[in-house]
Amino acid sequence: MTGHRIVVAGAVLDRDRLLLAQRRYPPDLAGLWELPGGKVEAGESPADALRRELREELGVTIAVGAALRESVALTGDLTLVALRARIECGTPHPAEHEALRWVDAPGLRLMHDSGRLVPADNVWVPELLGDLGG
Ligand code: DCP
Repeated sequence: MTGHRIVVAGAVLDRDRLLLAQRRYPPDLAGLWELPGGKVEAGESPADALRRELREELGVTIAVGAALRESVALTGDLTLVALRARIECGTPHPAEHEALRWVDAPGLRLMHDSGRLVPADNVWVPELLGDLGG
């Protein structure tokens, strides 16, 4: 398993809304929207990593909840997982993303159907629509 890394993404939920973040890089993902997150570092749990990444990328403190069911095998020995999260402190601002957007169920469906999500994140849409009451 040498070289195998976990990437953790946050499904940040606030009542009937989900936070999406627009990527700046790499070129094939730039402009597309994702659940924000990043790579788990040595010695971190996925929840630790998500707390660190969302503090760095969005400036918020989060409480981490249950994982989404699906994980995704990315290229380059990366496995992508998602954890639900709620903001405990702060208002999210995009330190590293192009923009942030809160979407409700119809908004998420539209982002999915129009191909504006990063490819890997599409797998979570049905479960997230359930969370959003859609
Ligand atoms: N990724 C994804 N969907 C997400 C989050 C990430 O498909 N919701 C993918 C995009 C990248 C990989 O996971 O291929 C790593 O994500 P990041 O670039 O966001 O992670 P880091 O910022 O930790 O990586 P680095 O510092 O190496 O850029």
